[in-house]
Amino acid sequence: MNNYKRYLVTSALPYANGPLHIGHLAGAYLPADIYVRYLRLIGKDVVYVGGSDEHGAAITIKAKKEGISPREIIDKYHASFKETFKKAGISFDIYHRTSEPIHHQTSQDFFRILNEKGSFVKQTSEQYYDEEANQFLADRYIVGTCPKCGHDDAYGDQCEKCGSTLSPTELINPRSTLSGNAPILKSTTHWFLSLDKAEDWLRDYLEKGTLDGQPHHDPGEWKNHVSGQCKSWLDGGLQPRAMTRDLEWGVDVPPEIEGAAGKKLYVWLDAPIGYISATKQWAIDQGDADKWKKYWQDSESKLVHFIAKDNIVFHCLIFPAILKEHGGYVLPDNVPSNQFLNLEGQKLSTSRNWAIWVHEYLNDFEDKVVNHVDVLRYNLTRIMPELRDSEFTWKGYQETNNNELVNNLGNFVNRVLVLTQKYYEGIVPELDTSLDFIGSAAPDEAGNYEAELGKIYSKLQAYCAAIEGYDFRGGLKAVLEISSLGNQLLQFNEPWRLIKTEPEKVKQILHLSVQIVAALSVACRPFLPNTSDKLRQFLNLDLVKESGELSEILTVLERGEPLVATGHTIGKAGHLFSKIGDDFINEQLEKLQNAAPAEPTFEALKEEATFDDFTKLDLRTGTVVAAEKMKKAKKLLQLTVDLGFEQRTIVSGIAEFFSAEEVVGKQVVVLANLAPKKLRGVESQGMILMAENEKGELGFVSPQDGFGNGFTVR
Ligand code: B3M
Ligand code: ZN
Repeated sequence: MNNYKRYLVTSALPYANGPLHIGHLAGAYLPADIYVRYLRLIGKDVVYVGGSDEHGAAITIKAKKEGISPREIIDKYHASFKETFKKAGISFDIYHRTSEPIHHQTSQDFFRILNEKGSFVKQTSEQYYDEEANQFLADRYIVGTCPKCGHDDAYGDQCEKCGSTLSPTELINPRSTLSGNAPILKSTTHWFLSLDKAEDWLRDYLEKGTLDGQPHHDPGEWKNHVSGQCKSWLDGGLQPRAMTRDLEWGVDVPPEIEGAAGKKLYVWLDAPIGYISATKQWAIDQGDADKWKKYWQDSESKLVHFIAKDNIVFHCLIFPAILKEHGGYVLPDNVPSNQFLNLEGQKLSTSRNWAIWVHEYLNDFEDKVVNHVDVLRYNLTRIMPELRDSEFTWKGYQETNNNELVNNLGNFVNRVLVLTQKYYEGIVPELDTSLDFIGSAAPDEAGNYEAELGKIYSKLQAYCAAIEGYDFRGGLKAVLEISSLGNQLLQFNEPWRLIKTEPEKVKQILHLSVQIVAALSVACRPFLPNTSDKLRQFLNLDLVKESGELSEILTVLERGEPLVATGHTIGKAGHLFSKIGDDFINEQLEKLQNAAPAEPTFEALKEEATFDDFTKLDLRTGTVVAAEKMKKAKKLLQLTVDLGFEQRTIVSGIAEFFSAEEVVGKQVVVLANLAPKKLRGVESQGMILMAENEKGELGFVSPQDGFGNGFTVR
């Protein structure tokens, strides 16, 4: 690990406008939490900050929709986020919010300094304006067709379908999200950050990992998809970017600056500064108001931002540019962004309610799933979209729980504790290393005490390397491999048999197994904090406080010494995990399907028809005057339809959806010149028009109420 003295780790500040789903957790919070818990375990000085992003159009639009104030929205979601993160074990040192005065001041100070340094150009340009709402339309206030992919509802700043970053003037057929109207153009003045001037040094920083000609970080440690996105931005050429908006909600442009009236800071200017103001508040809470400075302003501090992929440009280009223009701040060493998590084959979607909401999971599953928080953390880490999009399925959740947590980890721990209680009254047995046993690697391996400790040691080293390289799936895998070694040790030696014939050997095997459980109690900590606590209680050891315990056990293991001494009395085993049945999974799947209406699918259009083709059809208005179910035909109703000038008998395949009684009186449209056809012995003289949706359900196509019969539809 490179020689940084301290770490400042951040997770993206979620917009306080809607609940968090598992994709958020797996994207920016769980990976950061694993990383910081690990850093604390190896004794590093780390501060982990987060908070709610309480500005931006997302919030004001939501407030407007619900007819309440932005303040009510942010208070509600901020409180809920804070509680949700706490329950999920996301171990922020501070969870702050951008509506706090200290944040407004910090952001305004940045603006002042950049303004004084000439980092901005003030430009007047024509921007879209909603005349009905009396508001300029930037970012999410405007939607239209994406010029890149044709998606109909792309926002003014971004297309959520293809991920392109956009500006409002690029949208095809723009419309206001406030009124739905087409906007007009109106001129307005804003402060633009001269990103174009930063292009050269940003290229060095991102592609070579150098800053001011000095090595800064190893760009090879950055994920490909992150570097790739940065490169494509740079290759496209950077443009000056507006850092202010005409809005009512947000951080004011410092009022003493000329032209500030009515202007707010762009949310992507103030939000990342939220990491700094959060650290300032943390320092105040620590009783040392200046303490934040060493984390942000000392080159021996490592800054790491955990985000999802739609935030890459802001963290890799724009925020670094702001920090550098200001001067005196460290720049990110890495931005290990994750890709997206899908759910049961579809994109997670808040608007479609296709999601597993974290607060719901945390509240509802406590009684249903043993160790439910860690089970979720385990699952999400195991499928974390570190390098590519990945998918959560309830089936996968069940299998992972049953096969890996119950059968591997839980089973091993339980056997060790139960056998130690049974044979030795819970006292870690003494060790006679002269006795032979079978090693954990293979059934024919000669066992060796030090070699066994060495195996744990090297698995732990692989574990450290994975986590330090932001490969959290790899780190978790190493934990399970340690548990597998333990299971194999028991499987190959069968202490439950051996106890009758060679009881001395069993001491050696269980002594070793206790060491493995102890190693697991530390190693699982970043991923499974509750499990770590339980294991420590089972072992009757102090809880892991995340202050260098991993480094300590590595030193002990490297010396070939035990982690738990002979003679130590362990506690009783409890429930660590338990099997999840099919019923539970089916219930969840059903709940998901019911909560989210299926996305309608549309038939492809048929080949073009001419007007002449159309006029061949004689469509007439009519009314059903009598109906009866046809014998031995489940789907058919025999209808009598009044066409004004005559009555027709029509056999119609609608009986699965409508009863004879309910169709009498319905107004319909009839294809009146369709060639007659005999169906079940009855001649059908035409056809009534019905619409059919993607589920095959039928609906009547009717003229307006009271419209007469026999008239032509064209
Ligand atoms: N609130 C966007 C988001 O939630 C934004 C992140 C800010 S991080 C400084 O995707
Ligand atoms: Zn698009």
